Amino acid sequence: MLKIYAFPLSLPSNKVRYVANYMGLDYEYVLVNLMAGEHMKEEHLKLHPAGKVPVIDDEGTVLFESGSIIKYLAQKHGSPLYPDGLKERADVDTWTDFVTIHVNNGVNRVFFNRVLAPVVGVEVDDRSVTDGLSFLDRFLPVVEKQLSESQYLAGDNLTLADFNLLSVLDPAEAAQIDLSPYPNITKWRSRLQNEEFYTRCHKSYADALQSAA
Ligand SMILES: N[C@@H](CCC(=O)N[C@@H](CS)C(=O)NCC(=O)O)C(=O)O
Repeated sequence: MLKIYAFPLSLPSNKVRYVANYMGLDYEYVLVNLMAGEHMKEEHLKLHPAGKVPVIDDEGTVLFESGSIIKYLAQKHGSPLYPDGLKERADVDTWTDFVTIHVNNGVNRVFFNRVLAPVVGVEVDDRSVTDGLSFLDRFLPVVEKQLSESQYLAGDNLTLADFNLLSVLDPAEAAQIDLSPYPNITKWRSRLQNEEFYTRCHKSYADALQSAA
């Protein structure tokens, strides 16, 4: 059976679980407790050379990097989440890369400094928060415009690009990132957060954070 090695506060881990749940895949969820250092144990380092999550083991096929994992799962099962058409697939890749490189970079800076740094005892870097917020001011309007013109991020069909954006924006509330200036993102997000693939992981990411505290 497919095994997903993951940690509930890990955004890329959640992305893989959202996709696997949405596709109705049967899988074993293997919790790798990052707080307890389980990711650096020899057993996990055999699966991921840098000791990270998520990782999958699909009957002996071991893969890491959430973006590659979800493409693998979608292609293996012929899912329309990663469409075959050249342009359609390029659109999914484009929006995935745009969000991963630009939006994620902004969210991570704000989330790390506002939420994680105080917990792990690292000095808060105010400059990084300011930079993160300015990335978001620049790049979220692009996503907002896209979602005002199409139902989903890469067009009118749900694709892997949506699951990526959904996981990247998960810490918005905890990191006090205000999404209210973006009504189309907000609408798209709450629609997906109410679906079973999401609620099977958690009610909200803020809830998952609270349970871990
Ligand atoms: N680009 C990777 C990111 C993986 C990653 O950095 N995972 C974090 C949790 S979100 C991790 O395992 N951190 C533990 C560590 O780096 O020691 C992906 O998308 O899978």
